[in-house]
Amino acid sequence: MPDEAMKAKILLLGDGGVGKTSLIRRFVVDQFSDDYITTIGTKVTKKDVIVGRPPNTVDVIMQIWDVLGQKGYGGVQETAVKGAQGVLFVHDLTREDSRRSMEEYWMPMVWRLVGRVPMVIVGNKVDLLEDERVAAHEYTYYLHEKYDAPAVMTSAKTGVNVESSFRTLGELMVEAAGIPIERIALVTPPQEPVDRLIRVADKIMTDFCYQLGSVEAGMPVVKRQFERAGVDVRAPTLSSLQKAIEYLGVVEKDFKTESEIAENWRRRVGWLEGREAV
Ligand code: G3D
Ligand code: MG
Repeated sequence: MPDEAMKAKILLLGDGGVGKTSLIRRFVVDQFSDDYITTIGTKVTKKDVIVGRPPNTVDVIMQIWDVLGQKGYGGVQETAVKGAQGVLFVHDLTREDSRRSMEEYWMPMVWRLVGRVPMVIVGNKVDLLEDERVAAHEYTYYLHEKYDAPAVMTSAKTGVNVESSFRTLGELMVEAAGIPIERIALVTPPQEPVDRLIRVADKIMTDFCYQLGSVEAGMPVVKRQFERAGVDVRAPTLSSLQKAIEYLGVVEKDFKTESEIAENWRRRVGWLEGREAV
């Protein structure tokens, strides 16, 4: 168990097509997909990273914001930037314009809105480089010196340096937060008493989304399966939630192992039957 935990809002910023969504997917679910899905607005994914060495470790609960990179969405982008505690500035190593834009558009935007928060400069798609690899490496080093920030070459496709980029950012944020002096309480404040089965339903929904990697991806599935199971979210019954748990387990066959599914099922039934606190 880590000694400390901190929540951190981190952002991936850079032009459209540089690989932000792919980097997040690689980091969070360790997958790469070739189909280009344009990010609509913003998308938030959660992932815990343990940084530091025992016995001084910190659990950094990253809220990773994928922000659409298309120009003209300044409103969405600026809203997303507010409150950012760390940024991965991403450019495509095969597209000089994306590097310029990172330096001339994205970096100034962040500095204007939230100041000089911890940052890592990411040159993505290193797998596509051949002869230019050495020059790209030198340029990456130059960016590191220029901005006094870690600069790395990554590939969401092969996975190289992806995890370490996020981890490095996590370490910088922990340092910036002044931990261990600063402790961030993770306990939720006392709440109004809520019907136990509502709390269970809520717990199952968030658990499923968490397991899937995101609320945006998970919620539509939850909604469909809860409807099929006949769960009335205002007054869920034991039997309808039982069904919902079964249905969600079936859906998970597409992306979880047998043992993970069994483990999820046990945990959720435990909440439902009151054997585990919700
Ligand atoms: P974005 O979220 O920054 O807009 P995406 O970028 O993650 O959607 O990626 C844009 C395109 O670049 C996608 O390809 C994606 O597969 C590809 N890509 C992302 N990272 C890498 C990488 O490291 N190496 C290679 N070779 N390709 C990458 P398409 O072809 O679908 O446009
Ligand atoms: Mg995207």
